[in-house]
Amino acid sequence: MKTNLNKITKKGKALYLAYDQGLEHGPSQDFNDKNINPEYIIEIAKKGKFQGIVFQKGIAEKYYKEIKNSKIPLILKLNGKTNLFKGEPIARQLCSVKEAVKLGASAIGYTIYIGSQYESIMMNEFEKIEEETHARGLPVILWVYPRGKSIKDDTSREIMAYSARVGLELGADIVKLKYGGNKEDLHWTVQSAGKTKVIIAGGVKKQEKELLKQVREIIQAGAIGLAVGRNVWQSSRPLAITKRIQEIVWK
Ligand code: FBP
Repeated sequence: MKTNLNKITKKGKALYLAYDQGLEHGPSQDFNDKNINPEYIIEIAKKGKFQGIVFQKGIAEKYYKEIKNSKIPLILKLNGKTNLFKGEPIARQLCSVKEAVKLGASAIGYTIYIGSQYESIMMNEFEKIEEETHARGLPVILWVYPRGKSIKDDTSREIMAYSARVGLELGADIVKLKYGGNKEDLHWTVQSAGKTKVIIAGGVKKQEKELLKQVREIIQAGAIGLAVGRNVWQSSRPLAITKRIQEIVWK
């Protein structure tokens, strides 16, 4: 059965605004006086006409009205973790699919740290989430991040392609990966994902020129777009940089 991605894509491409860094990194690492406020982020998503906005359950609940009024599709992240514990990574489920649907989610997000000692727990948890989400006709986006002491280089050709393939094998509609900066490697990665679509994470804030060069390579390699956070909402001109990214994605 094919999941309909129309609600969270435009002409087969997508640009999502990611804002789960408050949980993943803590506010002091990434936020300032402006972008600490989720309403500021919702405004960017709305004015920038993103294909989706990524939140954890708490923000989706507390800013329910603002998100609904923005009409930007909500992608609800069902698991997450802080960065305080430094051992082998694991992010457990923090919100049910049922609750996500109640909060208006148009898609579900989940992270698996492949290579971690605990990958099987996350894979198993994801299986149940994937089954329930698809039964409700919603798409699943899987963040596949290779992490833990078994992983030497998380953006090598082999590891990126492996991450993409994990997305396909586990039934994700879209797999979200980190880009290592080599277009050929990403092309192989996209091939490895088969019918699962590939999107790329923005990463730490870069110079505009460098970011746009990467966006160009990402699209040329066959990814359908990006889920960007810090490179947009840490920018002093978030809508201008959004427009530049969109011009490349929908060229
Ligand atoms: P950015 O564009 O800000 O990198 O956001 C993408 C993202 O995947 C977020 O969804 C997530 O919070 C963060 O990156 C994970 O960061 P880390 O690599 O430190 O785990």
